[in-house]
Amino acid sequence: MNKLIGSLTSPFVRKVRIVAAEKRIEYEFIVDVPWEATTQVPDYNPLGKVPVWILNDGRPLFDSRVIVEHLDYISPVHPLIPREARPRIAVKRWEALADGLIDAAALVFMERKRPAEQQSAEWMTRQIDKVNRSLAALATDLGKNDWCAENTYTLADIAVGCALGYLDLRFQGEMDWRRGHPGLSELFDRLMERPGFKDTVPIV
Ligand SMILES: N[C@@H](CCC(=O)N[C@@H](CS)C(=O)NCC(=O)O)C(=O)O
Repeated sequence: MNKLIGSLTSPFVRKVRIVAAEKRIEYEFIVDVPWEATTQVPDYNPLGKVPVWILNDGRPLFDSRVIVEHLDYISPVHPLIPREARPRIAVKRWEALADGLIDAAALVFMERKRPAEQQSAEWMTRQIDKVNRSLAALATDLGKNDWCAENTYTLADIAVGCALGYLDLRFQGEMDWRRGHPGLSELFDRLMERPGFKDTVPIV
């Protein structure tokens, strides 16, 4: 059986779990936190990052964008990435922005874990600016639409939902993205009605 290696808090792992749920693809979930000394992740991904998807023949796939592309391709159930070039690129662009938002937010979270005297306020401000600009761009692009791309639920919505969920996980009460972006707030509420999202709420 396919295996997914990942943690219960990673938004990138969550993206893969939601896509697999939507596509009705079964897998064994192996919980592994890449920051722990006992992690096996570098044996499968030289970058030492999760998610890693292990194919039936043992070959590992990474990163999340490659994995979700693979999952969407192998199961005809509920297509999440359009096949045609233009809408496909549009969906991948949404994903790139959502993933980039997570990268910037994660850098802030990591920086705050360092001893206070080693933290760089300038570096953190730079990353927070990226998060805020990305939120504004996502909100503008969403406008009054129900879904991010193609007027239907796609990988774009899943990626954005995982990014917003990550902000709630790590910056609750601090980054109030809902107040400034009601459209994103409504999108997130709509996404949280789906089993794939409900079943993957991050566990700390
Ligand atoms: N671009 C990668 C990012 C994956 C990533 O940053 N994963 C984090 C967890 S959220 C990780 O494993 N970090 C461990 C490390 O950087 O050593 C993807 O989409 O899979």
